[in-house]
Amino acid sequence: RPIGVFDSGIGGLTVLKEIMEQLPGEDIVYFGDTARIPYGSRSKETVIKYVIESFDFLMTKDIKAIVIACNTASALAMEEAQAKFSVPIIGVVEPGAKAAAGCSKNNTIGIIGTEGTINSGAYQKKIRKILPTAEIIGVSCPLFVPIVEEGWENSDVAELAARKYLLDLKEHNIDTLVLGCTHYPTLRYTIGKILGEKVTLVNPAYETAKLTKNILKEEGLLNEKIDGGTYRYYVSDAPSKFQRIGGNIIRREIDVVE
Ligand code: DGN
Repeated sequence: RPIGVFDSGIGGLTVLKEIMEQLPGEDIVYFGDTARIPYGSRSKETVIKYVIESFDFLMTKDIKAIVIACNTASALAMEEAQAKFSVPIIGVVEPGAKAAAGCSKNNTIGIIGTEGTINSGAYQKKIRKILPTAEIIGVSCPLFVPIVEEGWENSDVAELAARKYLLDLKEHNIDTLVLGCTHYPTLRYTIGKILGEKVTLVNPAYETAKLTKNILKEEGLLNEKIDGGTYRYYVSDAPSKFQRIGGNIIRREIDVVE
């Protein structure tokens, strides 16, 4: 049976890419809710409703587990989703927060994400559970999403936006930064250039794929094949845009099931 990977749109493909690399034998059904993106500026109630409707769809594909690739959805709807569905549900916030807490030496951690993710305090709460005295600085960076979707992640536009958004984090002397939005791992070179190599960038997409593997193993659901996984993509709107931009993110061809 396949794993379901859910995102508000195309950004979750950064998580899918990590799953492809770390779990190459798994079949995947990806659903991107492109009709209702962005989730980042919506209320908790609305995000919960969208997540549950999206999972109802994924459940019709006989999936064995769901990965919530979207940081906003993981931050706002994780508990409700886990209470309603019986398959294992893995979000990006917990593994990202754990990795950040394990990384920081000076107890000063930055988080960047959508407004919804930052204002929910989900990352902050999970990090504080492990490091109760940590200084945590959250900054929402809404312009990063359209910059990545234009394919401008390594441009002067990206650099200028990053300089402005990251200024506060630089002044706080963070030593660890969580890339708390699906699109941001694509910007890591630009972000790294501005923050310098002393700041460790935590990629929740990578950590989530690792956790997914562990959970599937524990549950006896892991497909141990070393390759041959198949990928099916569904979206709620604009499949050709998903194919074009998504293909850039994942660096392989995408065929949306209509
Ligand atoms: N996938 C969203 C996230 O990781 O928070 C970003 C896109 C959005 O819905 N704004």
